[in-house]
Amino acid sequence: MIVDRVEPRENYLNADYGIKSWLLTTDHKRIALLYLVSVTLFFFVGGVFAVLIRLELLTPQGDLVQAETYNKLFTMHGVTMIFFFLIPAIPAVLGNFLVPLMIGARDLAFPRLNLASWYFFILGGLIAIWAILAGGVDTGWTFYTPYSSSYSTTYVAVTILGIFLSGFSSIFTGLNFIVTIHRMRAPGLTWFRLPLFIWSLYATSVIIVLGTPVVAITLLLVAVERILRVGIFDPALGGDPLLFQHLFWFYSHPAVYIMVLPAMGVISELVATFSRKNIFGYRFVAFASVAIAVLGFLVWAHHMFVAGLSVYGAMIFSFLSYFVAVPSAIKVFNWTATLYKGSISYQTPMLYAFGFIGLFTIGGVTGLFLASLGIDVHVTDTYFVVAHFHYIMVGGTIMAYLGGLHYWWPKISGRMYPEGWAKLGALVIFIGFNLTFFPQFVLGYLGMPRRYYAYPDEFQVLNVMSSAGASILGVGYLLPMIYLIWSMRYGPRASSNPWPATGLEWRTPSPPPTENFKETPVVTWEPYEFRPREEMEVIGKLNINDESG
Ligand code: HEM
Ligand SMILES: [Cu+2]
Repeated sequence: MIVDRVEPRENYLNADYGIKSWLLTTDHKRIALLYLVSVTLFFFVGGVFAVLIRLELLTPQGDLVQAETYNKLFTMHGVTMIFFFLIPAIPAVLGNFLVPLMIGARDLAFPRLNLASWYFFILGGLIAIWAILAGGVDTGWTFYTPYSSSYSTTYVAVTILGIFLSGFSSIFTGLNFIVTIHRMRAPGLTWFRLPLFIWSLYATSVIIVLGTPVVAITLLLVAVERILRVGIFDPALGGDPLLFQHLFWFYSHPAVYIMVLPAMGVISELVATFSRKNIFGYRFVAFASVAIAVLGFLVWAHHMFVAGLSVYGAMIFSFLSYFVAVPSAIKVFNWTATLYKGSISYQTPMLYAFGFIGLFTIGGVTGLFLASLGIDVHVTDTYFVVAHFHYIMVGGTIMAYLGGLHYWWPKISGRMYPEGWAKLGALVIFIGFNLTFFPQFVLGYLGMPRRYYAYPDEFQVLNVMSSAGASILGVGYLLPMIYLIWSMRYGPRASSNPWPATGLEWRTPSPPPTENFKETPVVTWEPYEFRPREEMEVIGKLNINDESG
């Protein structure tokens, strides 16, 4: 076995010391870590609300909190999880860290804009948290009018300001990625040699840049109506509440793809590396990302089937919703075809990838149920919908985020995480997740409405299962937080390419130096060109957990 000796050397982590060097950094890798810390914090805040929700629903009577408090709990859970965790998690943490490394660039195109983006995010997040501490919001994360614009007495305008600012953060990051991917690819790195994660971030950035301004302005209008009493959405003032829903979902349906496309990109990387094969139908998978980005803008009104669409309107949106499922299905089929006859190794990131594929498929198929008018009318605003979107967002996006975090952890931290603990964590999360959310499909099918703080006795057993699952899930999420922090100090040192994978990010030391590459790499190979396993064994590159250093 060849052991690369790792001499103490300068890297992006030890290049400079002190809080100030972090808060004023323009290094994309350090900014990624700033995001990592901040989204973890928000995940924690959102998680606390989730625990309280599940505690309240442990019993049929509303005996833990009042109805008003409950409304605030699910609203604040949704707001923090969606706007301050799910949307930024993969693009801002993994994307920021990896885009320049994967395309062989020194940094993003606009490093200072990148830092500004983090400040907007933090400012928005702190304002939202301030709104929570001041008394909270109770409108639901969708802010439906006229309740949000005229009737709610809670901190709606402040929360909206927080979301508005974090929207700028998204837009800056999206612009930065688009320009960087166009302009800064290493020589030889043609579009069809790009890693699929880059393709997915590119498509995501397009959605962000086109969609985010719409929601930002919509929410701003709610604040304007609230504060100035100008009639926009409130019929009592001469406005139109359906207009709000159209504008809101015109962003927020595509926003589900802001959350899930990057996740799909991560999964493509994991599936390729851990089955040691090029992704089957690479170009189809790449174009599927772009197709999703475009088609995602055509289906928003499937959230409004019971809001008063014309029958023909509803039929068209139902049809289009089926249509947008096609590119997602293509990806799932192509990952499966990649696994076929692959040389699969069951490392932790791959376990998360398997989790993603299974859970996302359940989420996607139940999305098709919702897209068919007859079923949707029955299960709208029931726990079926809650189960559906948690399978997509938690079973999908968070699984991919954790899988990606483990996969790139050696690159980020320069250390290996403990494989045994990590496998245990992935298992606990998978079990806890399914126990939490699967019963909710049944509850919704039986007619339990969402957003109620009490329910008839016959729903209790399923709710207890769900609450029990949530506590297991909570433990599951704590495990990686603990052992990843532990590994930063005590983990074995990682070699530059511990998996061994093919991307450019693995051709620079772990952790990388501030400038990423000593000299600009020149790409002469096709994407995911793996050497046969036997060859790797001969040259000693296949010791996944080797303690080099
Ligand atoms: C790709 C990732 C997806 C995510 C993250 C996601 C997320 C969500 C969310 C958050 C809601 C709830 C909205 C609310 O609060 O009322 C929802 C509802 C819905 N989703 Fe998805 N979804 C995804 C995929 C899909 C797909 C592929 C389809 C159909 C092809 C679909 C169809 C629907 C429909 C029709 C509703 C409305 C249910 C109702 O009437 O209340 N979703 N989804
Ligand atoms: Cu939608």
